[in-house]
Order: sequence, then C-alpha cells, then structure tokens
Amino acid sequence: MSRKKRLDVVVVGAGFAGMYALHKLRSRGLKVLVYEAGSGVGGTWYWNRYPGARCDVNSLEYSYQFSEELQQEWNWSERYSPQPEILAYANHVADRFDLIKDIQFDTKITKLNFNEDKRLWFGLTEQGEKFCAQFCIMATGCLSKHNIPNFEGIDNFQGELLHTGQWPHQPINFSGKKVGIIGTGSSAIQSIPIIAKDAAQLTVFQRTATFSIPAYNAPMDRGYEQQIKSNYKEFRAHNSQRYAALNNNPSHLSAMEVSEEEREAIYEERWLEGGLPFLASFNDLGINEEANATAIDFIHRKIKSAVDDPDIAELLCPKTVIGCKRLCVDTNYYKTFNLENVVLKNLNRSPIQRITDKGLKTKDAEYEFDILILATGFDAMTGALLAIDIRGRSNKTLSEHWKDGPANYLGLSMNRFPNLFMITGPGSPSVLANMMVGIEQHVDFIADLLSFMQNKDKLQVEANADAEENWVRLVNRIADQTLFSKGCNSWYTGANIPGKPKIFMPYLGYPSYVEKCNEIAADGYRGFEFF
Ligand code: N01
Repeated sequence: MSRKKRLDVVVVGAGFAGMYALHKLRSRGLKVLVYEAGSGVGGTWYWNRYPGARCDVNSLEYSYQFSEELQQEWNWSERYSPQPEILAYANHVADRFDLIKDIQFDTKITKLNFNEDKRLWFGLTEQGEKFCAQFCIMATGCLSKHNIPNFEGIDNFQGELLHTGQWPHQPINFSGKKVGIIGTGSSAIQSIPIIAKDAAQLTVFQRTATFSIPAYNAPMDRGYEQQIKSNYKEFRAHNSQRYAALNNNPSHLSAMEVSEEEREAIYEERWLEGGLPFLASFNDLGINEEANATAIDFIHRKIKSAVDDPDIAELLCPKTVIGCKRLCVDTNYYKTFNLENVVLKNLNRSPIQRITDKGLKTKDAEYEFDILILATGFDAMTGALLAIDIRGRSNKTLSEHWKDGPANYLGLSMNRFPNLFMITGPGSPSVLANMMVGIEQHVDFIADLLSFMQNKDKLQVEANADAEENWVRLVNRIADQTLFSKGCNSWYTGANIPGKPKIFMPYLGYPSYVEKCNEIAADGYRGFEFF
C-alpha cells in the first residue's frame, strides 16, 4: 500500500479555479496539492477542443486580474479568444507561477470521506492512491461532466463517435466524410459552420432551436487593448459592479417605453455590436415577457433573412423565451444552413430511436455516417461533484444531501460537509457571471475564511442548516422574479438530465452576491459554524 499523503488543502481540478486556489493558498503558507483528471491544466479549455471552440466573453475580461504583471504582459490576438489560445494562457500562468510542481495530473478522485475523530478528509484516487487533508476545495467546474444521452445501441456505432466536451487531441479530418451532429447548443453552434466547410455532408439533428447572436469576432484592436491596459484595475472594478460582472453596457430603458422605431434601432445596434451584450439591450428582457417577445421577434426576423429556405428558417426560430437557455454566440451559424451539403432534421417530428452500426435511425428515416458527434452538453453544476463518493459528517453522502437539489450556502459550503468548499458551485453566480471574476472572488473569500479560522484557533467550519435553507430559498426567490427559470428545459435548472431534481441553480446578480459575502465575512462569517 502506498504511503498516505498528508496535506493542508487538497484541490480537485486544475482549471482556472484550481490553479488560482493553488497559487493563493500556497502563498498563505499552506501545503496544497491539486489532483487533475486530465494531462494538463486548463479545465474546460483542456477538454473542449472541438472545431470553432472559443470564449463568448471578451478576451480582455476572460482572464485573471490577481496579478497586474500577468494582465499587462499577456496579449490576446482576437476579440474572443479561441480555445488553443486560452489553453496557452493557462499553461503560461502555470509556468509563470510555478504551479505544475503541486499538480498531479491523470488522477481522478473517486472518494472523499470526512473522519470526525481526526477532523480530516480522507481521499482515494482511481489508481488507489490515498491522501488526507484538512480542507478540500472542489474546483471541479460547472460544465465538466459531459452528457451522453442514453441512446439505444450507442455502443454499436462502427464509425467515429465524438463528444464535443471530450474532443480528441489530434485534429479530426472531416474532408469527404458524412457527418451527423446531435444537439444545437453553444458547442454545436460553434462547430457546425467549421465542420460544414470540409464535410461531404453534415446532418444536424435539432430538438430545441437556440437563440444565437453573431460574434463579429475580429483581431484584437491594439488601440483598445492599450486603452484598457492603461487602466486595467478601474476597468475590472467597473465591470464587477455589473449584473453579470461583464462590460455589457446595460440599458436603463424598458423595451416597452420606447417607440417601435427606437426599439428596432437599439436592437440593430446591439446586433451589429455582437455577442452576449444583446441581452442588455433593455433592462426588462429578463423579467417581462412582453419585452422579451420584442427581442424574440427581432431575432426571428434576422434568422429568416439569413436562411434561404423558409421552412428551415422557421425550424431554426426558437420558440422559448430568450435568455431562458444560455444565449449562443456564433460566426455564420444560420447561413450555414444555406449550404448544399448541410441538412437540418427536426427531432420533435421524428425522434431518434436508436444508434445503429452505420449511423442512426429516427422514427422516419435511417442515416449513415462516418463520424457522429454528440454535442449534447453536460450534467451541469452538480454532475462532477456527484461523480465523487463524497461523505461528510455521520457518513452523510452528497447525493443524499442533494436528493432534492443542491442545498448549499453561498454556493461555497454545505451543512454536514465541514472544511469542504466549492468554487463557482450551485448557488453562486457562477455561469451567469464572468467565471474568471467569480473564481477569484470565491478563492479570496475561502482564503480569508481559513485565515480567520487560524486566528481563532478553529479547525472546522461548515454552513449551518438554517443558513443553507435560507440561501437556497433566496436563490430561488430571485430566479422566480425572472424569466430565466421559466419556459424551457435548460441546464441551469438541471432539466436537460433525465431524473435530475429541477431547481434553478445559479445566483442571479454578481454585485449583490459579493455584497452579501462581504457582509457575512464582516459579521464574523455569519451562517458558518466553527469548531
Ligand atoms: O450543451 P447544451 P453545449 N436527444 O446543453 C441536445 C457553455 N459553452 O455543450 O435543448 C437530442 O447547451 C439539446 O437539446 P435540448 C455554455 O454555457 C460555452 O452546447 O435539450 N438532443 C441541446 O440542443 C453552454 O450553454 C461556449 O432539446 C439532445 C444540445 O444537445 C454550455 O457550455 C461554447 C439530447 C446540448 O446543448 C453547454 O453547451 C460551448 C437528446 N437525448 C459551450 N440531449 C462559449 O464560451 C441533449 N440534446 C461560447
């Protein structure tokens, strides 16, 4: 039996959250080790290597701000960074801050059990390695457990079966190939136009149409970059005051208080600007169905003007409220359906019955493919955590604790799971804010909490049951005032995974979240219990 490693802090995952947690806590003198399932750093940007993968947040914002030198020295080449460049950035950060020596790659954690007598977490890896640590930081990512739907016959397919979230490291040659893709979320919307350029034929299987805004991606404007860099701190501080911690220029106007012409002009301007700020065109798109319907109408008209075949255009027009599912950002998505080699199939009319050895069979037809791509998303927010057998006090399992949804306090801590913290967990702004900003805020909060404990000679901390219950209620009360939780099956609510409890998971509103965290910390970490 191998010797057990004894650590102050074990971090699970070496994406941007785990990397910063390692850097921060190590700098506080703690013995930290990161376990990472992949062979390199970067998390989501390590796994999602599908063609066209890029960030939908501006490069100058989707980056760390904890080091002024780092943010000054790194130059992004495009407005929205492509996956290889973000991965290169992650590697640069790992080298620059000497992180690799404390990361163990190719290692999946299978068990984490809290021992109440020893007041330590005991862990086990897939390879049978054992370790123990006073604190566990779950930096497992919100979109890291990929979802493979339970299609009958999926193992029979003789061609190449790929998932966008587990893409191979070597390039895939689509040239002259018959390709099928299931799903039309962000991953599909980014990859379809690129694959269509090479494939002999591309068949897209759509169950739910999604709203997508053009990216208008472009080489980085060096003048703009210089302007931001000359005042980076203020730029970041300003963005942190925004609802989603993004520089999205939110409107103070209601869509219902302007004339039709004015509304059209505002939408047109936002459309030409591109990207996620479209949702900030008016201040009530997320809360008022009538206002939301005006944005839907605008985008439907855009889709119909881009797509030649009126039936295909109609099929591509989403029937849900805009924003209910994560808004997509694309380059040439809708126009791709004008290409002769691209076909769109409606799974609502003719659902998939099974995967065959040559392709797939729907209710009405059979298809043959060389390559079949599952762009079917993730068991978001909770999937990666529940994949580990986590047991807290009294041997309580996380799956039991979360049987009705992910109970938590601040998206950081859970009752009966002492000294275990999540970064961008369910209950935090996470995926509905700039992830990089949220990651740094969470890690800083946890680091300060650990220092507080050290100063007070406390060894154990966890959320108390009341704080947890009230927090979940608050997260849902806020979501219920919006259209985010209504009118579609989104991964925000777990509705994309059969059998998963349906509950809105992200906390809406980054600034108010931070305000609450700061108040709680100033009040001696109200809602946490120390032993
Ligand atoms: O996954 P998704 P994704 N039969 O869940 C369909 C982030 N991201 O990987 O909607 C048939 O959005 C499913 O259909 P339906 C971003 O936050 C960011 O694309 O459930 N179809 C849907 O069309 C994003 O939101 C970036 O009816 C099935 C698709 O598969 C998140 O990751 C880029 C099915 C899944 O879409 C997830 O995006 C990429 C079934 N059984 C991703 N099961 C950027 O930064 C699922 N589907 C730009």
